[in-house]
Amino acid sequence: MTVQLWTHCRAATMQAGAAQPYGLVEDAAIAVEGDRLAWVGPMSELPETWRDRSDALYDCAGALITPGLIDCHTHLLYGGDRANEFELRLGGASYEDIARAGGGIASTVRATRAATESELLAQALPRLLALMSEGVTTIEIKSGYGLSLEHERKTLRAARAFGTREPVDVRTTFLGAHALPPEFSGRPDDYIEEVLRMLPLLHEQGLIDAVDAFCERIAFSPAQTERVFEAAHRLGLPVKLHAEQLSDSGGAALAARYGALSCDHLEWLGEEGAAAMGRAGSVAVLLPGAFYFLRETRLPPVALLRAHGVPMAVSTDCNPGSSPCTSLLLMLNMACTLFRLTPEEALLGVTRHAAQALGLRDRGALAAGLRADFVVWDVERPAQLAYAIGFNPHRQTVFCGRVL
Ligand code: DI6
Ligand code: FE
Repeated sequence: MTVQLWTHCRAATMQAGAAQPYGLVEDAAIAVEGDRLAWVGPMSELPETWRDRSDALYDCAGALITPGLIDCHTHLLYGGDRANEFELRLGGASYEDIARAGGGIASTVRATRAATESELLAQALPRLLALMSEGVTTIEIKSGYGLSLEHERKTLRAARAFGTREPVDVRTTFLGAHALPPEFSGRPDDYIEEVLRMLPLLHEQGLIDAVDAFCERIAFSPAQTERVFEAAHRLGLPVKLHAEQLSDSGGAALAARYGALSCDHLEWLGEEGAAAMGRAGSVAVLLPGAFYFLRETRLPPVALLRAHGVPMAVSTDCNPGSSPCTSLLLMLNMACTLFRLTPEEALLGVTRHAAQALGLRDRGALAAGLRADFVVWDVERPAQLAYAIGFNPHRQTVFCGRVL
């Protein structure tokens, strides 16, 4: 197997229990063997064997290395855009007004259904490349704009296709319970039946890594959400939830009862929900792009999450309606400026905790044995990644041991 060596870097290892903030190792070396990290530590302790065996050597001259970034909550694949609704909202309409009037998610469903799989891929590719240009090496992509077997399958297949065509690992989430499709208007329970019919069929085809739902007064009730969770459980699929984004409906506590990998949004989360998440080990995925774009004023209860030991992740929520965002670095900044996370919490949120939100144990930190997914940045200090607004100091991405 090939051995590659990165020397004289500052390694933000993000390891749990590290003595230094960010698990930072000054003047570090990283050895990669094949697609795995083989050794990470101070230059002074680098074993001779790695130096002798290395086929390629990259002297980083003090540059920072972090784990590959993980965007753990996106709706990347959709047809069209909603710039018109942006204008309507600037004219005074609210996100919920637009949704109730048949716009919002429903308009993206129309455009997504009208697109072929290759058209969907062509429309989403620039968004994916934008995320990857900032060092994203793992991305979660949800369905949820198809809302029928045919179109949910098309979306999930397209997501999987990205994972084989581009140097990025794609995790797919089935979000059939995202909105009510027009043909089920007024019959949400019947549509949930339809979701329960789609789920095992899509799972059989290997298209689903996790199951999500939108539990909200403009979407599905806790009882309807629970039916989807029960079905996921029967299939052995992990669940996650869009919870407490616009109101407190108790979704987080419900998700925690099903051992959810994550509960996402959470602006309206209360103490009970936070405590339940802490006990269940569910990650809180914070989405500052949606908070910003919808001009929300209610902040997610970060102090409560800290108090209950809930790990926090940060993600773009890339979607056409509430967060048309393709910059995870910008989300680092917004998580700090808007939600008051520390830069270390924000960076954990796009590395180790984002991996946890996807149930992945083989990435999210720099340590021997993990996947060799990492990024070399033209900065010296990790906080610089969260500090800059709209600036990309990316130098090099290594994906599965491959220099891109
Ligand atoms: N919450 C969100 O923020 C996105 N979906 C969801 O359940 C928004 C989706 C959209 O407006 O298109
Ligand atoms: Fe979302």
